[in-house]
Amino acid sequence: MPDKKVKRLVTLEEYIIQAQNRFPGAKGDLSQLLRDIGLAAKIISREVNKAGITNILGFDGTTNVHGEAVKKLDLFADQQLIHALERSQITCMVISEENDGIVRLSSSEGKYVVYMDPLDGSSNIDVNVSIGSIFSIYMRESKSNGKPEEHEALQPGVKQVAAGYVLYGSSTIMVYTTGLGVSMFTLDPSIGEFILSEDDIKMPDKGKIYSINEGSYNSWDLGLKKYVKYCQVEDEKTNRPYSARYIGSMVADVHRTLMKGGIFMYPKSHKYPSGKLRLMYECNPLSFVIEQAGGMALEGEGRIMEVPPKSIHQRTPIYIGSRENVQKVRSFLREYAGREESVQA
Ligand code: AFP
Repeated sequence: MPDKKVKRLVTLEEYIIQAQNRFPGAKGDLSQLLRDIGLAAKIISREVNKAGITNILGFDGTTNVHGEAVKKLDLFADQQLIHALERSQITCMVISEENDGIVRLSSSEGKYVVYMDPLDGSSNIDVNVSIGSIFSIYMRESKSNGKPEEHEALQPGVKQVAAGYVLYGSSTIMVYTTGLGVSMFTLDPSIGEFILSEDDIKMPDKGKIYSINEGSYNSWDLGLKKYVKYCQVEDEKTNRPYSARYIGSMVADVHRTLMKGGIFMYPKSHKYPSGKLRLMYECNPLSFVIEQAGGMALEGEGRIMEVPPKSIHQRTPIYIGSRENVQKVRSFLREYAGREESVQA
């Protein structure tokens, strides 16, 4: 007889299989895909943790499709995830921050399309700050099973069948949703397994943390300037001033927002007129997770996940987090839309 006092650990594998068994007709392909990502994540986590020792840190000398310097670990993570997805032959194409065009995998009949940012926040690697891998999974829409084409990958975020991230921080965690709530797993390095640490995560409806790169203040819209000032005003009744926190890895900033509540914002600016963050492999997957946890994600006025994608590397502004905080920033953006700050004499 098992000892009832001993807490039973549920591994990621076990959890995925149990979830799949709730759908008798399921063939297990999505489960396999999630397990593949989990395996690649363990390998990336190991490499991230020993990065300093093996001299894998630092630039590899090339730039990615956005002209940003590529670090060696970005390439490593990209390759590991692509290998893992290739292995199970159920994904026909991968779109990654590190590759200009689509990457066709050998199974052109594979029914899934996977977007990923293999190592988000990689400019933080050298200073030992949390980074992460983000993924977003779609079904291939086209009936044809010929060579997959880029236009088939241009689906809005509401069509995601699963999405999530792996955060390499003080511990390595994997958070994902298949549209039935959000689950979180923590990697136990002693047994090499992701263990369920929280199921059906619900985030606070409001929070007292705001997160934005305030260095770009001068190029924000007036409504956003007013909202950030609102966050800083002292008001006991509404728990203000809020605290400012900004890591500079979206995946880590959004994870904190999921767990503690508040808001993360990356608006358009003079430097990034369409916003900096990528719709398909940063904003959509994190929006899916946040919405599933009861939060909200907007591109300003509308829902991020309803933005019709025009290109695979498209950028978008984003306001994501607790429902009340996101609604508040939207009310400021609406109130001051099209207005300029008056210059004081
Ligand atoms: P890197 O992957 O180049 O470090 O960029 C990270 C990122 O795409 C996102 O994770 C951050 O939230 C954002 O950029 C930070 O951008 P700023 O440095 O402009 O604040």
